Amino acid sequence: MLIKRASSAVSLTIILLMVSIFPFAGPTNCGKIVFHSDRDGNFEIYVINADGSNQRNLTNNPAHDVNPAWSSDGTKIAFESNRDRNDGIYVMNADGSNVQRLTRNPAGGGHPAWSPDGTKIAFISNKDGNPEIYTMDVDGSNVQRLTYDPALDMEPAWSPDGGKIAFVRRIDDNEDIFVMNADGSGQVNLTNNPALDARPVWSPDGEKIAFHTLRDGNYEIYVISADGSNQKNLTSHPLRDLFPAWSPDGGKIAFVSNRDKYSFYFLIYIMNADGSNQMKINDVPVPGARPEWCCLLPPIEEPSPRGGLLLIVVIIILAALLIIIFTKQRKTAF
Ligand SMILES: [Ca+2]
Ligand SMILES: [Ca+2]
Ligand SMILES: [Ca+2]
Repeated sequence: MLIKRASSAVSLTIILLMVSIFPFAGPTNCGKIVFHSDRDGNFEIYVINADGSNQRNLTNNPAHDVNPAWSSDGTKIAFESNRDRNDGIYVMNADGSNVQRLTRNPAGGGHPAWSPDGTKIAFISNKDGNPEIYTMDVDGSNVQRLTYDPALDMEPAWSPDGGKIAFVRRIDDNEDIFVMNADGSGQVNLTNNPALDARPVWSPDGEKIAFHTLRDGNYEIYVISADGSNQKNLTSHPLRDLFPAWSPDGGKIAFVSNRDKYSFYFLIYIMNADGSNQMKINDVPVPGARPEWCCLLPPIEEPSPRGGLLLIVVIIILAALLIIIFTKQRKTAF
């Protein structure tokens, strides 16, 4: 009886110990990749594990569902759809449930990007005559205009500290990567290249931006420092390499390429962030894909003094229980 009671106490103590050591579990979708593709006849939002397993269609709607964006905690996905006739921004749970429309402007909206603190979504809209970048609260209220330029402003991407937004500006036939403060001020052209440069994505440490470019004659994934210096070709492959997406720990970059078989056979690849070790994740074609990797990692918690104290108490309880069991067994033996 005593031994039974002691072993239940030991189990409870071990559970307490586990809770004290791992108090902050990361978001359950961390490490998953969301993307759009028309592989099933119309554009849908899919989610897949980074090892290529467990691909799921989240939207299952005959409308055009594109440009998914993770919330930074990995619980929700914003996307663009024309399911209610004109393009709008929608948000759903990460399993595809509870779809809600956020924008109701007849001029439409697209390219949603979640702010790192989870309170705002940047997006584009034609409501003032040509594509400009706006932000709104996550319930669709409080729309603020950030750009005032006759060029086409697209593809906003929030820096991990929330202070800046990278975006694409199309002037005549050229697109460049720009960056601005999150209130729209201080707009700077980072790429300044006559070829197309698009789809900017920040490294999780905020020091670099990856994008795709046509400057070398076919699409390549490039990376630059956040101030526009140190432009580097990561893919260097004669076929098309598009749509980079940084892994949550910053160590890898996912992208889409048709290098495996033929021109319309696009697969998702993952490489190290320096461009080495480029490997496809599976053989399931994803035409039109534009991946985004979940998500910003939760901050690493410093071990607290309270946690250390709890650990000492747990060790004392365990030691006392072991002494009781040992003493009882010795008494039984004699
Ligand atoms: Ca669809
Ligand atoms: Ca350019
Ligand atoms: Ca290439």
